[in-house]
Amino acid sequence: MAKLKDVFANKLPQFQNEIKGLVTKYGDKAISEVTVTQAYGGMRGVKAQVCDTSTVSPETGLIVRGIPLEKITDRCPEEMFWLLLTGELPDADSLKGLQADLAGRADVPDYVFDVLRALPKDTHPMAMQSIALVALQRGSKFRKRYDEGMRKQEYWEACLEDSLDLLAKMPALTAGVYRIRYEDGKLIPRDPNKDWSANFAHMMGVPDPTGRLADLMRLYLNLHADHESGNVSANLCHVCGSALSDPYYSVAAGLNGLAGPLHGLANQECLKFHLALHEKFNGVPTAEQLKEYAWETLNSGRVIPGFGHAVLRCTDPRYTACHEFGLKACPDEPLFKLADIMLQVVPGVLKEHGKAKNTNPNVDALSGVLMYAFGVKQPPFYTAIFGVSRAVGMCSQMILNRAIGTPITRPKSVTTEWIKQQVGG
Ligand code: CMX
Repeated sequence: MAKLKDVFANKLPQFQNEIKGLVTKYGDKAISEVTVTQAYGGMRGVKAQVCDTSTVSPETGLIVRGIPLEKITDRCPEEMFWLLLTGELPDADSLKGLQADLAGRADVPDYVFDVLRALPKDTHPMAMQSIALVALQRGSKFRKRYDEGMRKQEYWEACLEDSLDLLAKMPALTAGVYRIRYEDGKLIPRDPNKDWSANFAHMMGVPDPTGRLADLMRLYLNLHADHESGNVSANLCHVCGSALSDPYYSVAAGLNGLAGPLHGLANQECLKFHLALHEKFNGVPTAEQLKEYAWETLNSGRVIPGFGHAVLRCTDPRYTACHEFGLKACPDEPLFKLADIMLQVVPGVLKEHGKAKNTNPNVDALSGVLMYAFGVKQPPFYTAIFGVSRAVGMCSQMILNRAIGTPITRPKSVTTEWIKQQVGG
């Protein structure tokens, strides 16, 4: 049985040497240029940072360590973590070893739940998740070893230790958010016979007689783990970690970005959109009714959630994976049917509207629909589920960055005056 830490340590010289060689030989070679539009436009398309865990191809979607996502949708998030970090999938025994390691670290101290219980009842689940994570920061091994004078070459080991602790605790921590925010506040203990994803579903306490919620959770947590490093959550985590803030602070920074309605919160917005439609038309609307509703939405200056993407120019393969799951698991659910009508109508409306560069659906168009179908009926909680998953990618990227010695992020900003001079305006 291989251990994740050993496999990573063995690969590390190869990762480090490759990068060192490239920088030594081609350090001065330009790989991107920045236009005025890009400088004012969220740096869209500027190639200015490296992420080796995954890449998002505009034409085909997410590719994880060279493997297109659609080839690994049946894997579990623990395998995804291993793949992101090392570039290879674990064998069955090694996976079991990692799962046992995580299980041994999974308990969340009681004081964290006391903190959550002290918050006003209307606190958003994303705020609760972030607060809980920061409350755990006092246990950071990275921070402790840094204060003791840890050598730079050891940063990644301490970062891996914190990451394993943090990821192990994320399901109990986030299920605690659910129990305190939406249920009676009584926590449900872990089941030692369940994996990371099934335990999360189990500790939330949503009835799951068919086991389908656990399956959906495994798929969801696998699909959302990583999406290269330029997206808001991964980028925030990356920048925060580059200051050597430990994984608790850094992942919390990423979660705070995930809470934005144009990023992770879109799944909440999307489900709300579906529910509002369903209520307005007293069931699934016709294509014609939906078209009218979509135009009303656009004309009132709002976006249609679940469609478009900053990078993708194709249907998000995460959407496709959710669609396949839904077809098998809940084809007759009204909201699933509604999502299918959205797919028929919205791309055409967005095309006619003429603004969105990508009129195809993204993962958020369906992920909430499926959660709703399997009993998770609180849209504001969906982004917290996304957060459990995205922590996997953020931690992998952070460990790699500490291992290859990525320095503190500090791009140069310029003033509008400088730009005017530069363009001769
Ligand atoms: N509905 C209405 N308008 C949309 C739109 C949509 N679904 N998608 C894009 N547009 C608009 C943009 O708001 C922008 O308008 P302005 O020029 O007035 O600002 C214009 O089309 C061009 O946008 P773009 O370059 O195609 O897309 P951006 O990179 O600016 O934005 C995103 C990407 C995801 C924020 C945008 O498509 C959107 O708001 N979609 C709906 C929200 C959503 O589904 N978010 C989930 C993203 C999934 C993820 O983060 O992984």
